[in-house]
Order: sequence, then C-alpha cells, then structure tokens
Amino acid sequence: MRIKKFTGATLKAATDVMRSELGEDAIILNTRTVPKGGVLNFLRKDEFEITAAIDEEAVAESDSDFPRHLARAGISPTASKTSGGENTFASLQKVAKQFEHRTRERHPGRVGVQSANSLAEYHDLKGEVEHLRSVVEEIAVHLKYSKMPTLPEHLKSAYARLVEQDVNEHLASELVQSAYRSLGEDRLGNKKDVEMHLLRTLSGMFKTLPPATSSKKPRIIALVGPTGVGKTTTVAKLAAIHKLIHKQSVALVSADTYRIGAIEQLRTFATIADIPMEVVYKPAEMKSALSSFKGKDVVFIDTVGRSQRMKKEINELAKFVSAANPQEVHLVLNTSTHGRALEEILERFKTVTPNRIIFSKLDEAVTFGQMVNIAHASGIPISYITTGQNVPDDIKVASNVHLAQMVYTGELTNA
Ligand SMILES: Nc1nc2c(ncn2[C@@H]2O[C@H](COP(=O)(O)OP(=O)(O)OP(=O)(O)O)[C@@H](O)[C@H]2O)c(=O)[nH]1
Ligand SMILES: [Mg+2]
Repeated sequence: MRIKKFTGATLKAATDVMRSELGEDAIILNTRTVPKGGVLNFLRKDEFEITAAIDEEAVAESDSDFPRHLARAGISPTASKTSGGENTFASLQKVAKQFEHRTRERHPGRVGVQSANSLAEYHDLKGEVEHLRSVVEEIAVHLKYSKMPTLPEHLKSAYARLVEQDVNEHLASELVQSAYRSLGEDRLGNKKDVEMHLLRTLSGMFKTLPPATSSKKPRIIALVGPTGVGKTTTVAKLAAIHKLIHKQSVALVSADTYRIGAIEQLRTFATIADIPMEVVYKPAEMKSALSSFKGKDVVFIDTVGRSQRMKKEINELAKFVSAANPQEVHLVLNTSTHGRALEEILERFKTVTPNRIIFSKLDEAVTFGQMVNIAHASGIPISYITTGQNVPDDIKVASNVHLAQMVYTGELTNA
C-alpha cells in the first residue's frame, strides 16, 4: 500500500491532483486544512490537505486495501471512493454517519464486559468518528462561506467576532445575513453602521421582563436550577433589594432540606436582614408555609440545586414548585456553563416550568455568547443578571441592549 499527501487551494483541486497521480481506486484516509484548523478558516487562505492510499498490486481485483478498521466496522469500501471535492464532502459525511451508526449498533448503551483489546478498539473507533465529524464540520463551514465570496469585510469580521464570543454559528450567520440584506452597499462599507445594525438585531433576540408589579399579594417567586449556580445568594440579593430599596414586606421559604448547611445559609441572612423564613420539607407542607405569609408583598422560595441528569429529583423539585403555585419561576444558569450543557439544563428543567431566566456569575464568564444562544433557543425572557458574590449589590435587572452589548464586546459592563 502506498500512502501519500496532496494539497490544493480547494478540496476539489487537491482531489484532482490525487486522482491524476493515484487513479480512481485511491481511498481518502483523511482531509484537513493546513497549517491550522478552526471554524474561522474562511478568513484565512488555508490549503486543503488530503491523505490518500492505494494498493498498487491488488487494486483491480479486490478491495483488500480498504482500511481494516473501517471494514471491521462494516463500512463498504465504495463509500470512500470519490471523484470530486463536493463528493468527498458528501462521502466523508456518509462515512462518518455509517461509521457512527455501526459502532452504535455494535455497542448499544454501555460497552459492557469486553476484552481489553476490543475496548481499546472501540475507543480508537470512537476517536476516529469524532475526528471525521470535526473534519466534516470544518468543511461545511468552509463551503457555506465560500458561496459568499463577496461578503463585505466588516461583515466577515463581525461574524468572526460573534463566533469568538461563543454565539453559535447558526445565529451568527443569521445576524450577518440580516445586516447584508438590510444595509445598502454604502452602509456595509461603514464599520459603525454594520455594528449598530448587528447590535440592534442582537438586542431583538433577547426578551427581558422587568420585575412584575402584580396587585396579587403575595407575589410568589421561586428560583430553580443546577447546583451551585447562585440560587440562594440571588434569593438573598432580591429579598434585600425588595425590603430595603422597594420598601416591601418580604418573606422567605427554603425548600432545600437536602444539602447540609443550606437552611443555615439562608437563615443567617434572614436573621441579619430581619426577614421571616419558613422551611418546607415536603411539597404537602408548602401551602401552610405560604399561608403564614398571606399579608406579605413578596415571598421568595429557595430550592434545592439539582443536576440536569437527575430526572427523578427534578420531578420531585417540580412538585415543590407547583405546590407553591408561583407567578414567577426563575431558572438560574451559570453563564460560564458550556453551551451544550446549558441546552441540556434548559431541556431537563422544563418540568419545573420556568418563565424567567437569570444569568449568574457574569463576572466569571469569559464570553457571553451563550446568553443569546439560550435566550433565542428558549424564547424565555431574561429577568436578572448577577455579577458577583456581594449581597445585595451584584445583581441587575436585565436589559436587552445591555445584554447585546456584552455579547458583542465580550466585556462585562455596567449597563
Ligand atoms: N463570582 C460569583 N459568584 C457567585 C455569584 N452568585 C453566587 N456566587 C457564589 O457561588 C457560590 C454558590 O452560591 P449559592 O448561592 O450557594 O448557590 P446555589 O445555587 O444556591 O447552590 P446549591 O444550593 O448548592 O445548589 C457561593 O460561593 C456564592 O457566593 C455571582 O454572581 N458571581
Ligand atoms: Mg442554595
């Protein structure tokens, strides 16, 4: 078998050179951009590199040179035989899918008790699938933007900036394309105009809700979310603000009897701030706890933190919340949490019916793009952002213009 690398300005160019040298039976083992990969390749003039192999002796009669690990996974050699750049892309995608599908078929659920060898083999295969997927994704981004060669410079750099700020690629391209459609040629050449347009569109992607001023008393507000995101601290901040600044009568309910020290944490604050507090151990106790606060303006309920993976426990949390029949259920999300984990949290906490989102710990976040991804995906309004540990200072009512600015600049500002 002969293995060789080919490069070209486009995937098709590299494939053509490879075909002319190795012929139609050559198999593509790997495709990547050089010198360095990354989703923003379209901004640089990177080259494509193809690693291809050919069995010079037995090519005509058999497919015995097909990579053995692929053959073992049940993938037909023809899946890798391609004739052009676009086909290579499709083929890679197909191979990656087939590969993953067959691997899954062979390893349903957990890997189970297997020999060390087959386990190692499984991890090898998994690694290769992941690599293939990243190659395919990279090529997809390249192809998408190679179709827009005339995209003005300011839009290209705005796109790059949004993606760097962790705005997902789909939204970033939606934003850029909306500017492209709306602004005339003159304004597209003006960086300020482009940025103003993007900021306006970005702020339109956030719904925000000011603190409600319903006449129904008491207003019941529950905070829910994963562990350690700042629920109890935020309850303390909000309770202090409502009491000290809005001069309202406030009460607290702690429904976190799971974590050691949780009740004491809130009780210490309640004692210092002179705010009455009840502890609820079971959903059935919620009603009577709340009935003791009938005359209050607002009651905040602190709940137990639950991992989004703990389905049963989240269902139990939902029972506490629904027993309180709150007007507001704020899902607290740590802004630094990884994008996919945030999506999962959003999905799993639907059971608790959140109607507000609080983004916490903005002071620790490196980027703010997640906020717009989540706001856009969920459609749930943002109520507050929290920016530090100080009670009650480090919290702000969310404003869509402010959120958009932070997403775009990557800087934590004071509004
Ligand atoms: N940097 C920073 N830290 C915060 C913020 N809000 C809360 N914290 C800190 O995060 C830690 C956890 O806060 P808690 O309020 O106990 O979080 P929780 O969600 O109630 O945690 P569990 O009840 O255990 O699920 C504490 O050390 C807080 O001081 C914030 O906005 N920024
Ligand atoms: Mg807590």
